[in-house]
Amino acid sequence: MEFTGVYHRTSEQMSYPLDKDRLIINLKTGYDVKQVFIHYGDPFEAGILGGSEKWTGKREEIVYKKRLSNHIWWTTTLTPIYKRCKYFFELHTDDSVWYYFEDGFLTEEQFHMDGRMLQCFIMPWMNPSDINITPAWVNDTIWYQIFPDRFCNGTPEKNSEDILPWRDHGSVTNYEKFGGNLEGIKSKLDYLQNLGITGIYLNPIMEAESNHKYDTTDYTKIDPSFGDSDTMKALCKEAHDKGIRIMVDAVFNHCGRKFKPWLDVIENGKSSKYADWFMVENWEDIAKRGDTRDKRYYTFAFTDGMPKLNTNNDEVIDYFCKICEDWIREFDIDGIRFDVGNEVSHRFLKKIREHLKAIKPDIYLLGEIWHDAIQWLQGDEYDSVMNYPLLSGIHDFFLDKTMKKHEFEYMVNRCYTMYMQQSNNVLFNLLDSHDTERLINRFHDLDKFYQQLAILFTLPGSPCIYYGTEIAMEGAHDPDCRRCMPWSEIDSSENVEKISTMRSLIMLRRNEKMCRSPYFHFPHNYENERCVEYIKIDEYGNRMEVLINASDEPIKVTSGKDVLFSREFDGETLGANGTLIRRI
Ligand code: ARE
Repeated sequence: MEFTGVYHRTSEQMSYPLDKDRLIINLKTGYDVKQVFIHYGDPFEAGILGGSEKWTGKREEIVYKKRLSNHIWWTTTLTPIYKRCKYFFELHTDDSVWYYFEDGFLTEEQFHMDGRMLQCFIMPWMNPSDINITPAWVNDTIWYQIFPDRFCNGTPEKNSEDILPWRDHGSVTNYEKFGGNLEGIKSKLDYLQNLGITGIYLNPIMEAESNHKYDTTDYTKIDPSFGDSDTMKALCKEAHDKGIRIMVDAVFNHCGRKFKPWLDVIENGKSSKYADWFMVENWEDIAKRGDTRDKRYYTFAFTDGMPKLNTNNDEVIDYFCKICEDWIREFDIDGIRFDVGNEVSHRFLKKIREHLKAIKPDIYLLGEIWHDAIQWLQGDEYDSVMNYPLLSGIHDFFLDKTMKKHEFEYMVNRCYTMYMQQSNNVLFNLLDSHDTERLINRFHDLDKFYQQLAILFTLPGSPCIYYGTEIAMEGAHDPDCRRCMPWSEIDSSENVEKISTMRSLIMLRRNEKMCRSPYFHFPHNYENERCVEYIKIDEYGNRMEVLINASDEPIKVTSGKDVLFSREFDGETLGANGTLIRRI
């Protein structure tokens, strides 16, 4: 056996309570391990190490496994009778059996003949307050991301002079303002409801200088070009009445250069009472403008207009706890997305979570993290993160035709073995955003566009579409991905058809529990190396097959009904770039 491939620790996402009764245990092995059993029992019953009692625990095969590029991830769910569990593993390769304990391995002979045991792995007690609980509603939610300046202008009669005429076509820059606002979003709630949307993620709306508003001037005030607190209250209220939740963007890693405490620091230097609210290295040059590579103070990237806040300082922590509390109390928001979510301190996040969950227990706390985020997903900071690894994995597979379906499988499995199931259930899945090029821009091919969306809508987590994706809106990288929504053309026959397809996808997700379920596997029934196939299973055992033909060849499929487009497949072929989703 390849010993270095075998890994288990009673930490992180390898051994944790799913809820007050169930314990999830994961084990990593190399591909030479063909079969795994877990032996488990109560620590005070199944045989106490060093004592004279015999091991009386149960032995169960672990059948659920996920293949990754260099290892297999075995998963089982146990229900320990007394909330405690002691366990070890039995590993079978083609020609050997090994027993795997916390402090080493035993051969079959040592284990059976000598009756030897080593130290077992242990879950001492499943304390309820340590269980990672994420908001259940998120898994049922279909998000729609809105970049406020570009979605809809609800009050064109009030346009100030700096507002440009709405641009239905063509590129935009970061220096243009088009007058999109909260009133405009409110006026489109019926449209969103008809589309099937149940959650809106709003890019920043608090007062800021830029059009993207990531350089906050005042965290207590809605940006006047978007509306005021009454408009925001009305938007949240009406959205809630239509079954739509609201998540706002929280920019707490840095502020804008007109944020009052920063202005005070510029004016009073070291003696400002806010001196420790920021991360200043050189007080002499603090007022100097331009790139911050000289380290006079730290910022977001090297953007001088975005001074980094010191989220290690308790005053700063308390200040932002209060800001979020007010947003909840005043607007009744349902979620908060933390911008640059991996640069703020863990201490800050732990405190803010405790503070906010006490006020609104099912508030969704989402971190903007593009990499492995396990550090932040232990249950005491974020509920989940933006699933950029899935976005880039899907993108790479479609882009690189030499990639085979098993590589797609490894990628998806990696995304869903990084965190606890509770976080996976509420992963924020997306194919594009205000920070990436738009989905249609990657391939300029509608079939591939829908294939990727079909994947997004059938994987665990919570899917989000970026405004305009329902009409395959174009846009290159930031800032071009933030174009104006062309409302004057929304009823064109082309758009009506696209919106109807998006609606079918959304309704499929909403109506079929299998789409939302965390359980799936890759069966490998089809020979074609670029035909992605996976089976989704709900908790009652209902099964749904997802077939994505990413090859240039048609594939013969057995008869059945495609539930997405309601087509009959009667021993037909699934064409190149075709999608087929059906109950089996
Ligand atoms: C502006 C221009 C850009 C230009 C940039 C250069 O628009 O074209 O490249 O300036 O300085 C906001 C605005 C942006 C603006 C930026 C700076 O929306 O338009 O850019 O402010 O003024 C990393 C971070 C991640 C961050 C991305 C952008 O980890 O947190 O970079 N995303 C958030 C928001 C942004 C926002 C900010 C942060 C700042 O979502 O919209 O920008 O508040 C890899 C890395 C990631 C990296 C990612 C993207 O995967 O691993 O860490 O994310 O690439 O670059």
